[in-house]
Amino acid sequence: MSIKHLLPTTSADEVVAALNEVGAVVVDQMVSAEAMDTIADELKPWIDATSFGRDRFSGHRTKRTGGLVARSPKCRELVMNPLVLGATGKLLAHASSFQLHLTQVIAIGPGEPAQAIHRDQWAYDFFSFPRGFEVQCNTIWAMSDFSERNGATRIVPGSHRFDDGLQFKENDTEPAEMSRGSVLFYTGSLYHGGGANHSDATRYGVNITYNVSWLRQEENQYLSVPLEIARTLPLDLLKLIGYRRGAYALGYVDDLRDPIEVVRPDLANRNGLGELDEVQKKFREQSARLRGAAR
Ligand SMILES: O=C(O)CCC(=O)C(=O)O
Ligand SMILES: [Fe+2]
Repeated sequence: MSIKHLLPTTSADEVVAALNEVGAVVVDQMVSAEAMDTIADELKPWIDATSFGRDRFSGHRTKRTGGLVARSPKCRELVMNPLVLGATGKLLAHASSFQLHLTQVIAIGPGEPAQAIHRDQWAYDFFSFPRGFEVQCNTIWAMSDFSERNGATRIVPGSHRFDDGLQFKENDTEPAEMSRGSVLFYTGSLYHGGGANHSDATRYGVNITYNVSWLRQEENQYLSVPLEIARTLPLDLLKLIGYRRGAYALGYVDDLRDPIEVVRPDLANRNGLGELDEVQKKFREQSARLRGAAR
């Protein structure tokens, strides 16, 4: 088993089928090199100002620059990419909704050794989710070409079905090589890690991850996206970054108000906002199913 490559005309179903089989998949050339140029330009001052990691896992020669929704308008298009949202919605369809978990440029500098192989879902305090129960969907967009030599992400194909807490050697892994503008998808349960950078140039990836809305977000979007910027964002993106109740009541404000009413008071009295949105509807369906089963 090894990493599959799909065309940018692929469907969310094909992406999810590959994720179910291998745990990871690359969609080649999803966005143009120019789109990546724009993102690189918008983020350069922020990346320049970012310090290297302070431990081995984050990488002493690696920079991690976040807050991408606030800092890069072009990155918002990656966050909202229809194929990514479609595939994530299908992968996490058991939850009433999903949300943006984190946004981060990962810039692996020359001489950085390989990162320890891990599951991203260990971020949830190492809770051992049941096999096959996915709680997050990850993407890494290639902002530079990803090669084995410059630190392409290394994955263990099929390991999303393995036991928890395993350790791997480099031999067990395969590099997710891809060209600039391509995107690697992988599940929260897939064993993987950043590769060693043996080249003399930095490898840039844009890591954008989504998780089920009943888990905490890794990057605090409410503080990473200042309110004055949040107020300028489209409603769909605002909901995705977390200004929406997860399931029935998670994240409500004071008198059971929907958080969107606080960010956009102009919408508060608009007809329809108080009605059930699709998350609330899905939650109620699940609740009815559960009660039906208990009868
Ligand atoms: O940068 C990469 O290729 C992967 C990094 C990674 O897996 C992580 O930091 O969790
Ligand atoms: Fe990771």
